[in-house]
Amino acid sequence: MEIRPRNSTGLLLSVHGKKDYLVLELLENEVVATVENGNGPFRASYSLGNKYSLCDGNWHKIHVVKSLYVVSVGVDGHFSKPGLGAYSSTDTRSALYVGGHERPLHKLRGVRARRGFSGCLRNLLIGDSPVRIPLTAAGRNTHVSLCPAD
Ligand SMILES: [Ca+2]
Repeated sequence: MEIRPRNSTGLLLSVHGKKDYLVLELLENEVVATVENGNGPFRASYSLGNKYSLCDGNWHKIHVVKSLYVVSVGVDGHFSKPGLGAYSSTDTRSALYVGGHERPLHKLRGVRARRGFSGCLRNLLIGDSPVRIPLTAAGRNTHVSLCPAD
């Protein structure tokens, strides 16, 4: 996905199952993916440190690669060290949430951000398939196909 954040912390994406989950979030200028395959969470993170901020008004490309028991995140083509876990599959049946969640974030397993994503998000792909954000996502401070000052 591509993001243009207005806050350096926020939940980008999450999907949960009965026990398993995958969470992608911004935490103080760090991009973190946390995965639970059923035998304890593991994570990968890419820290921007003081080098530059994701909130610089530019679009940034965020990648998450989750394959079996390995997860890695990328920011503008630079990838984190892989996070290694056990078990192979992340079994989730609930909806994929983008930019926030209908439940309070502190009740969501694996989520450390205490706020949803602020800013603009485009070109969300899963595998090679574009994910169309439905018009019903509008509301709750979400504007579909509209990014102010774009
Ligand atoms: Ca599992």
